[in-house]
Amino acid sequence: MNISSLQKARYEYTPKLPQMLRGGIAEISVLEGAETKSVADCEKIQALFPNTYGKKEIVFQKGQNTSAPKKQVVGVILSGGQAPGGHNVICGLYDALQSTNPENVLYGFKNGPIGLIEDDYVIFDDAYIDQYRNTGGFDIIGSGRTKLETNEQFAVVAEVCKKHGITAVVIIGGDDSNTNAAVLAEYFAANHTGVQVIGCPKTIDGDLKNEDIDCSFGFDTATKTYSEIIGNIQRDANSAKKYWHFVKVMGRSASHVALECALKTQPNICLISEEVAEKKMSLSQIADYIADSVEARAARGMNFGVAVIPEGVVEFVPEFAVLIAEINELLAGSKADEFNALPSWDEKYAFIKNGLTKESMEVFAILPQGIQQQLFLERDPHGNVQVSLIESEKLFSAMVADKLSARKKAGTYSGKFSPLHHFLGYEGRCAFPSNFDADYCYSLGYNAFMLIQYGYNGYLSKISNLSKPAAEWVAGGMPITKMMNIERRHGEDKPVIKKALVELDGKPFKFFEAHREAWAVETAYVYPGAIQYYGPAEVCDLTTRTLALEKE
Ligand code: FBP
Repeated sequence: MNISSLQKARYEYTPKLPQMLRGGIAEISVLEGAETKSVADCEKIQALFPNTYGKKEIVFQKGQNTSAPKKQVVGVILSGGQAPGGHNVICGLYDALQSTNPENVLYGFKNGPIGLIEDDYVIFDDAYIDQYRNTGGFDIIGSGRTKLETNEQFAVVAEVCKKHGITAVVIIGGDDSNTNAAVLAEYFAANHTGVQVIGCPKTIDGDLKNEDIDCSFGFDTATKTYSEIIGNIQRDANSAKKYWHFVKVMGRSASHVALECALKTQPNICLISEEVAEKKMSLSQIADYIADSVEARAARGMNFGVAVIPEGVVEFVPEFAVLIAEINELLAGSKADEFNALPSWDEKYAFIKNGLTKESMEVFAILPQGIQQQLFLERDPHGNVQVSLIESEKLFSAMVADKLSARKKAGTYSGKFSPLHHFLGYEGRCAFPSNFDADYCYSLGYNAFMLIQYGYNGYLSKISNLSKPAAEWVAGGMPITKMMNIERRHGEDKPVIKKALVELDGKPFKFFEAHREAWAVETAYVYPGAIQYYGPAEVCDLTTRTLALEKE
């Protein structure tokens, strides 16, 4: 294999464990805390998880290991979108297994949950694992988005586990995958399989967090990567002084990624979807808000700027959400074929005009034609518009251009507006993990093994106190059912882990809110530069501004 010099150097990096996990497995004992209850809907969750509900929170500490000696055969899967550090979760798990008993075995099931169903796996050994230490990506075994959620699937997984003598399954995934981990754990317990399930919190989106999860892994590296690029774009903008850059960043519905990038780089504009929803902002109001910054900067001779747009923002604009719902309805069933058979855009436009309410047609009419057509092109398997594929960075720049030409006519604006567009997402999901993510992920994997060894089932591998240096991190476990509530999904009540959106009364948003007016007009850019892997801890080991502000 051809490898870069950084990759070679990263193979040698020793991830930092929390103090309580250092010194070998023989010295790790467990301290059980209070019994837990779910964050909401306790009775319903308890009824759905009679075997795994209410278990105790646990913390590891230095002391005599009292777990029963037992050969462990563990299966691991990576689930969902890539996030930097996933390889290290597996490396930490592998090292803990091997250092406890060289007879222990780690199976890696391929391409996500489907690997467990299709019994498609690799068995890890030192040579295999060593190629992936401290590297980005999920290519060690691949990932996938198949969901493990039905009893039929669970029965197949139980068979696969039985066939290989698997004692525990580790699921590395986001909120849905960890919810499903809890359901699988309950199934295993109810059916007396003896197989344990442990979850690990993954996603670059940062929306899997709560009082037990300081942050999901991958968020740190991905936002550092995007912030490096945004910083570079800002420096280019400030050098050339002729472009407005509209940068959309991934993150699904939540704006954690956009907010963290804004805290790091101080762009002129950063939209926060949760605020757009709270203030019930219209597309036109958002465009005016951005145009105000363009105009104010132009008045100071600065016809350039940077606006950060969170991926999910249009879903949060109430009038747009209504428009999408109407379009979904308009094209339901065979009506989609009727629409698609129309030969010209003019005829399609007439069909749309005929089918939408007056209010939604007004919203539709102000969209640039490219976006209008996108709404009718990209459908998901259920026939719904895929909102995340809408090029909102182009939508807003076009709307801002319209606002500015109106202002020009009115004589209030005389600047130049040349927009450029970027979408940052895939660029950051497989970056070499930052030291923080490399350490955090290795600890999550190592800790997952400790939970297995001590016999816990349906627990999330919990590493907390993450705003402090790794030595001060706290390792333990939390029953996943503690993080659950009941939500309506696809017309049914489902037990799920609550998705964390940006809290508008939280410290990260408050800090941003207190500074954004100045950033909108001034050039207050910060250039974070590339992730540093070697050098002083205050440069290399620092995690996110979000976490620092939340925990200050
Ligand atoms: P997860 O929720 O699975 O961690 O995915 C994160 C993410 O990168 C989102 O930010 C983005 O919307 C989505 O995945 C893109 O999905 P895909 O990789 O299927 O294109």
